[in-house]
Amino acid sequence: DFAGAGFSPKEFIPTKEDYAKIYEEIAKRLEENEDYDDGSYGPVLVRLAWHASGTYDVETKTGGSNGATMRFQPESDHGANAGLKAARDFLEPIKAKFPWITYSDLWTLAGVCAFQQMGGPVIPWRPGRADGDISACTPDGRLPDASKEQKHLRAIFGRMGFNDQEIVALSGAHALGRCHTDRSGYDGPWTHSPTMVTNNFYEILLDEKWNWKKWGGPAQYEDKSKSRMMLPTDMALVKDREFKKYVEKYAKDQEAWFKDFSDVIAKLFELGVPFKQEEKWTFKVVDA
Ligand code: HIF
Repeated sequence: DFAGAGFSPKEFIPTKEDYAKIYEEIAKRLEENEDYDDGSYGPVLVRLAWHASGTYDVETKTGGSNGATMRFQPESDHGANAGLKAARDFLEPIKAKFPWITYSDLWTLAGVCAFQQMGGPVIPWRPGRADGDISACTPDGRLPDASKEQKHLRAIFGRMGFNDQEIVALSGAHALGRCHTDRSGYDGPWTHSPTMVTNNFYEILLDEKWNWKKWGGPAQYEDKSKSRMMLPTDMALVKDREFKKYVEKYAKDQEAWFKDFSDVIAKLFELGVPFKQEEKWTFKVVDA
């Protein structure tokens, strides 16, 4: 059953319109499932796409979104990936309805869709990822450790091929979602609007007073109202002078951040993918 395409799997060459149908289906499923977490699967879908991509190693050219190896143990059990089963399971009915899309294309397309549907900038995307087997699983430890600071951020994101400006531009995605004690051990959302894409992460990082949270859990920061949090890696962005320049820029100028974020997340989702197609596509936001 090839999604009403009317072709056998071998002859079926999907077009932009076929992928647009999947985008629309993900958007619809997002709207139908507003009882999850803070009201949206959007943030956890963004996290899935990023964790699938962020294993890339520029030197050995291993890891990255090509392969979707997080389907397999041990990668699915890596500490950094705790809780992402919710996102993978959310996408299973879409994969069943459109079996011709690879998991690796689906996960990144879902990240793009979630981000755009939550009010973010348009993110160019193209297909071409193939699903790998278990032998392509990456070793544990390639994703960032939230308890660390700037040296670690530069090492981890440098390994993927990102510079200081790109690290800071990516970081604004923590305007979305929250930490869960049963996943990472950390607790709480970064912003008061965890299902809306805004540059609020940068604004509050600079404007609020952040103190260590007094609790039995891992070391994290909280604001005065104790309703928002920051990880040690988030605070590193204002402790470090080079990083802070960009935090200030993006706090002042949401448009500038939208543009730079769109560029850098598109780059992240494409790391290590041997594309045949040069053209990048953009998909329209689906109205609620
Ligand atoms: Fe996250 N991130 N991230 N992250 N992240 C968490 C949740 C989300 C880091 C740690 C954590 C990025 C970078 C880093 C999202 C998106 C992005 C959690 C909480 C932790 C601990 C998980 C849980 O308990 O459920 C670290 C150390 C990073 C390096 C700076 C990216 C830039 C900000 C690359 C990025 O896009 C999203 C979205 C979530 C929310 C998930 C949710 O379920 O709500």
